[in-house]
Amino acid sequence: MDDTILRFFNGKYMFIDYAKIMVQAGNGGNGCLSFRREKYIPKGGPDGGDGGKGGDIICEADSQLQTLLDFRYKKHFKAKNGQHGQGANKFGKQGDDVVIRIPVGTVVTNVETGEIIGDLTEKGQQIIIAKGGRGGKGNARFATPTNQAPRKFEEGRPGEAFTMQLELKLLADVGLVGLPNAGKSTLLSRISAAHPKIADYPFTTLIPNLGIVRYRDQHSFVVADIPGLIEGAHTGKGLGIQFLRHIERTRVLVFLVDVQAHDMWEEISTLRNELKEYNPFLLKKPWFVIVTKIDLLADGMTDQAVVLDQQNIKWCPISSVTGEGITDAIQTMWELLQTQDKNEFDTID
Ligand SMILES: Nc1nc2c(ncn2[C@@H]2O[C@H](COP(=O)(O)OP(=O)(O)OP(=O)(O)O)[C@@H](O)[C@H]2O)c(=O)[nH]1
Ligand SMILES: [Mg+2]
Repeated sequence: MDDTILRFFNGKYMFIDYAKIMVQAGNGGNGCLSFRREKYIPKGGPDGGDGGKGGDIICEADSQLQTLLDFRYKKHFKAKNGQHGQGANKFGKQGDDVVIRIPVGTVVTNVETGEIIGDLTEKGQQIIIAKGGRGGKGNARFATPTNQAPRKFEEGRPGEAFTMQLELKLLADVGLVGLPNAGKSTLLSRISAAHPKIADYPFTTLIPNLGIVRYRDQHSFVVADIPGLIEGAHTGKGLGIQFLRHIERTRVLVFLVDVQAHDMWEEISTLRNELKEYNPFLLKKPWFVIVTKIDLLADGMTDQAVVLDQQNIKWCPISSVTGEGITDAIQTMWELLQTQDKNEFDTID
């Protein structure tokens, strides 16, 4: 993704999701210049009311959000202005605040000054990032014993306006595991904006790729594509298991097998065995199987699929070329994520 940078953090690749937003708090309403005008009262006193305060821009941490993806589409936020004061001592109405929902763990920085405005670490936490302008005083406020008909009133103050940077450190939610050439990177490129290298030779992927996957408009999660594993990886074969640490903190694992595999079940067993040798805890994560490249199989699924069913394994057939089955695969990822508490595997080691 263009504005997301993969960084080495704490011994792990970590994704940093950035967004820039422009915020404009509401301006204060002007105070009013007015004098009471009533029948039979020749000289009414001042009765200009105060202007209302402009709305604030508030950020709130929402545990339902996992990424800053939404801010690619909406970047401008403006709160309402306060209304002007009116005669008869009527105060202007306050402008409504705007609440921007951001994922828990987002750091908000003022781009112009570099100042960190807030670090939203708890669900429901709120901070005002731009204050609405104060309303101006109406002329009624300026009456004194010596000046009973003041013509003075104040204008409302402008609301604060800034460019803010939102920054969120992401760990992958879902890890893609498979033999070299299984189609992991192709799947990632199909379901996210990531552009990993894809080629028909083994070990094309040398470092993990991460992508943000959108699910049903309002949700998103992060998927990691790691270099292919081969039998004996735990003893250092192939690219070895050095990359498995990147999936240690994911919440869900997906095993990808090519539909043309000689024996899918054996392949899955091999992959799971390599994971177990690295860290048996990895096998405790919820998982399912994606059977890839089904466009290459004219007769549909082979008998091997029956074996997966017999083993009670959840599996989804897909083709990253035709798009078949992709929606179901994303849905299954999302459903398994829902069975997991976000921080269950999120222990810093
Ligand atoms: N026909 C077809 N080809 C696919 C599909 N998915 C991937 N491929 C091809 O399979 C080859 C390997 O794909 P990659 O996505 O690079 O595989 P990988 O699992 O990331 O491989 P490594 O990075 O080496 O572990 C490429 O030539 C892809 O074009 C698919 O759904 N249908
Ligand atoms: Mg790859």
